[in-house]
Amino acid sequence: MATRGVHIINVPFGLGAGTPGTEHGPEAIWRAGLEARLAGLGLQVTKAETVRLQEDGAEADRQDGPQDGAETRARNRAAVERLGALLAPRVRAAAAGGDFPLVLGGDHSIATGTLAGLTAHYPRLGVIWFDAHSDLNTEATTPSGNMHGMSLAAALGRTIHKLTDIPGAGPLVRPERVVLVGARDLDAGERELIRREGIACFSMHEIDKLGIARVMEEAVAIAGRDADGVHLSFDIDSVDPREAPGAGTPVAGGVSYREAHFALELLAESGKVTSMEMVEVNPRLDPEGRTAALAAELIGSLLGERIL
Ligand code: HAR
Ligand code: MN
Ligand code: MN
Ligand code: MN
Repeated sequence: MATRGVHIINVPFGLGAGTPGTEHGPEAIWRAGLEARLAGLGLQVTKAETVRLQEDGAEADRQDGPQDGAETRARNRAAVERLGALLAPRVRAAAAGGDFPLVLGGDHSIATGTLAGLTAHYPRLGVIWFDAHSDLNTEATTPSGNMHGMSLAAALGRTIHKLTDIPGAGPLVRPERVVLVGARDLDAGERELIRREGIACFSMHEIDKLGIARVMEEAVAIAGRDADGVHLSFDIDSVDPREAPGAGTPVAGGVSYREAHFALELLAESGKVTSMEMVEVNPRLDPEGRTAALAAELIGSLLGERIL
């Protein structure tokens, strides 16, 4: 990894998810020994900062079910938008500073802000979206109203509030440089968007068939095609719930512990990944902290940790 240091941005935000708890993700990942792990790799945390909405508004802001009308079908939309506007400039500054930006969520709705900041620095960004889901719903197709299921659609410009509406954002992410890995729970509207846009999707079926090594090789080639940076957006629910129980929307049949590690080791070897976010770790659903420990380990693998 050709980087000097790691710039960590904690995002204790959970209003994009239907289940509370991901706002405690960053503290749990730190508690799992993240800093010592990075130090063991010879990496320095050059900066660690926290992006949050005003102190105690979070739970009070939480809205109930989805409402009718496209404008209001996205729950907690105002909070997600405000968070994105705060996050994007921090991510941009991290990338511009030359360190490796590492964003710790938080639910996956924060990705729109992360990607807005990254595309400001890397206008031809490629994105590897490691997730049981595709997060490609729009206000029109979302079955839940939860904005963590819409963040990639927003990055592609398919939602009402989209990446380019965030102040200082770069261009929209291009569908030909997006790669989905680990998908196994797609909604009808998401499938249609994937097909229509020709988005590369290595679902669990392709992982089973081709093996994770071949999938990662192809993923890097696609995300890196004519790209100036490659971002890894890692939703911990991509991993099988037996190994990552602390996720709010678990889906059986995910990648194994070893496949997840191997995938990120291969990404590290490729030398192509320029930023990462780790999202959806929900410590409330996993009092033993196994999910946060796995998240910290996987960050280590992506940043160059080796068995020998
Ligand atoms: N597809 C479903 C929806 O949009 C569930 C998606 C959300 N879960 C996540 N995102 N953790 O990856 O409501
Ligand atoms: Mn997700
Ligand atoms: Mn998911
Ligand atoms: Mn579903």
